[in-house]
Amino acid sequence: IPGAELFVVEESDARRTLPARKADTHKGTYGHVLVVAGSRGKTGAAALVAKAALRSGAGLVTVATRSDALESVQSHSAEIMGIPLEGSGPLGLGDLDALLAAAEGKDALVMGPGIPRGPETGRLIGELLSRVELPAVLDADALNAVAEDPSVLRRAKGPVVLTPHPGEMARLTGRPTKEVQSKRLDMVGRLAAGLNVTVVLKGDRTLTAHADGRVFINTTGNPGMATGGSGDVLSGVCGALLAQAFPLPDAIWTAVYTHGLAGDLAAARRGQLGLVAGDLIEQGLCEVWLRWE
Ligand code: NPW
Ligand code: AMP
Ligand code: MG
Repeated sequence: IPGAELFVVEESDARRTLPARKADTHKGTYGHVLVVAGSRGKTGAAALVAKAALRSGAGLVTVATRSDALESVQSHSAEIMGIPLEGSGPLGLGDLDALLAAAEGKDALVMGPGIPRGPETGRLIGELLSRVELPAVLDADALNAVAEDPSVLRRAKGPVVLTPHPGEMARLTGRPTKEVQSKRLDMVGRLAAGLNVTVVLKGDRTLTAHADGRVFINTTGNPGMATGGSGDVLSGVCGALLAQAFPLPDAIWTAVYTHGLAGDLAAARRGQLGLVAGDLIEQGLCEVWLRWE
């Protein structure tokens, strides 16, 4: 792509993004993440996002989810706060007011993992982002929801980050997964520039493309991370770093590097076959933060 600039992310780069905490600070200093995720049968997705954000330094984390899923999400971790979204079925325009209220006083939004998706979900996301100024990470079913008309993202007031795996990238671009994988650099750069967003194309050598043409190539991670929920953990780390006001795109390529290193450190303890997404949080992330203190 003309004007594209490539960077290979190294550990010293990621570490530099995250200065030590100052003594005279409190939980309000470190931001409040709103997580819109989960549904009955997929409460784990919301819990993984929230726990990853909590283990990545966010001051507070609140999950907004359908009432029938909230208790189960919160049962995973005492630190998670919750807002019930009344009603049932897929998220749609009827949930807009509740989500606008939930977004008040928050510093970052993560939306998508395990949400109930229907015909209005994409428009809901477009409306929400056009009215709140928060930095927003869209993952999983939020990506599938906007795939029908990704141009809704152009109305967003705050910066938007998309974190597709190759299957989700295929839905977003209308191209086959095989083509996405054979032209990763080209596809990620074009989508970021075309929508004026930051795009993280996940997988071996995850690429983070910023709308200005910079693309950051990740060097951490391993195939042990090909396990359900790994991506949900990444969106939580991204949300936490954005809530802590680390600038874009640094917050995002740093989150990607950290998540991959967490996977490498956890795999060294568990083995690649033994690795599950929760290990990335409880073992991996904590080991990375300790190593960088
Ligand atoms: P194929 O088979 O290659 O053509 P989906 P999901 C492709 C939630 N979760 N390289 C691949 O296509 C998520 O957050 C909940 C190439 C594959 O068949 C979502 O909201 C959990 N292709 C929802 O569930 C834990 C790749 O995409 C297809 C690829 C569904 O998410 C699990 C699968 O993707 C999960 O996180 C790659 N690297 N990666 C919970 N505990 O509650 C994927 N593909 O259809 O988008 O389904 O990713 O499982
Ligand atoms: P998801 O498919 O949304 O659960 O995301 C999977 C996460 O695991 C992404 O962050 C991927 O980059 C990571 N991952 C999966 N497979 C690999 C691999 N073979 N090498 C490195 N990272 C991987
Ligand atoms: Mg995923």
